[in-house]
Amino acid sequence: MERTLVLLKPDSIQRGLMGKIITRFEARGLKIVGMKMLKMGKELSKEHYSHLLGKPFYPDLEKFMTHHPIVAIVLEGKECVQVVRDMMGPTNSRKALPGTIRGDFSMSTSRNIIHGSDSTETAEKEVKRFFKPEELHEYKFSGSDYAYAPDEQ
Ligand code: DAT
Ligand code: MG
Repeated sequence: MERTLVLLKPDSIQRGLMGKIITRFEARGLKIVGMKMLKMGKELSKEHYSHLLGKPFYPDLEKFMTHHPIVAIVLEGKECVQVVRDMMGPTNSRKALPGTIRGDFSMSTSRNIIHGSDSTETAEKEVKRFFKPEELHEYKFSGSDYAYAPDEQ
């Protein structure tokens, strides 16, 4: 089953939105296989946002992401990388449709509440970047029995 990495960014924690966001993933039928609060170091930020090093907004992004705690979550489900990206909405929250997480909770590009892996290849790397194997849990999730038809599982 596919896995993806979600980060609840500092703004979602400071604004008291963690529960609301996690509830959406649970309600969608996604399985949570890892979850923890942590503070991102500068090295981890540089690795995670390597595609943005050199952009004029990178210093602000690094400061924002490393000065406050974040929550890292690994979700599991069929095609969950794309499902979660669709649930998030686009990077610029003002372009995000109502019903998406960014479209319901954010007005900003840089303070946009949530990170989600952008491809299955990225997801594999990002899950390993944030979680040790022993922090990921294999367990029977009864929700999956109802979220999918037997031939979809
Ligand atoms: P996404 O988070 O939608 O995958 P991304 O990987 O391109 O987007 O960028 C990572 C984060 O960097 C993004 O969530 C917020 C910040 N960012 C991206 N483009 C930005 C911009 N033009 N101005 C300010 N911050 C930006
Ligand atoms: Mg991205």
